[in-house]
Amino acid sequence: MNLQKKLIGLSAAVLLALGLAACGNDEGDEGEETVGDTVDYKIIGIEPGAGIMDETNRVIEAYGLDKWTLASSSDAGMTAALKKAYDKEEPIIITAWTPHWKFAEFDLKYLDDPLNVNGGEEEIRTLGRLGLKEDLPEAHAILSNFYWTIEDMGDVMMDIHNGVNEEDAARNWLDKNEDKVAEWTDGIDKVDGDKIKLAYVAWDSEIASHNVIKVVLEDMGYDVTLMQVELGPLFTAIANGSADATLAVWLPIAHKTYADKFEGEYEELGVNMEGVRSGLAVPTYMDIDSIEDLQE
Ligand code: PBE
Repeated sequence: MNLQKKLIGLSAAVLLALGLAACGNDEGDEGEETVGDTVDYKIIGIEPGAGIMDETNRVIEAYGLDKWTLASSSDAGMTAALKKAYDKEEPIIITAWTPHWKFAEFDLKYLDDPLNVNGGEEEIRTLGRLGLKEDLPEAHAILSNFYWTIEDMGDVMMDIHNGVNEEDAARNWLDKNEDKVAEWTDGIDKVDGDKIKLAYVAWDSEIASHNVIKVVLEDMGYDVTLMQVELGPLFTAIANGSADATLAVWLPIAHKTYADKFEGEYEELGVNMEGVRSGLAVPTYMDIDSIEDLQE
């Protein structure tokens, strides 16, 4: 083969390669992969009864995300999926809320919600069953006083996430925050083994709060049972008195449907945390910023 022929052959190969690369680009421009394509049009949710699931279905509706589905899972399942994607820098869209350790562990951002379907900040409130004040006045007072911050809860959550046993994490935090405990319990008499049952949902935020109040009430002489249920049964339990109280109610947005449905069948004992929120979130390495970016 002479040199000229070889060169022609080579340039043909180069041209072909360039052509293919260009073709690839063309294809990209025309049928460009959407965010939806990269995540199979799936939002990773938690358990079906949760408020954020309701909210996300309303988001899907309001933004016309017809191709999208909300996959149910659990807090633990959602965070496991998040970790798996995150470690490989793969795209993922999750239902999220603050406070939650995932924001400390991973670089995440909430997607803007220009239609304000998720609403803004809300509160976590404490509810008691009717008659709690008469039956367990000291606990009623302590539960009504219970108030802490997103940072406080974050400390306990992070410990638990890092493998500390739930009650030990609560105890560690309480030992470092005796002033707060004093505010909740000052002037309240100790009891002698009275039984009290608290209902909560297995969200990391609520696992933290209920373990903290469990230890506080135990130190005040109560025999405390934590009862883990889903959100619907939680409201039912407070309404029918099979649970005495809960610290797990997010209002005025996330749990509005239940709060309205059971109105008059519980007593509001107060706000135990302010400035909480929920919405859709993605890792910061994804280049979308708004729920509207899911519309393509
Ligand atoms: N969450 C987020 C609750 C309230 C907001 C899991 C803590 C829920 O979705 O019901």
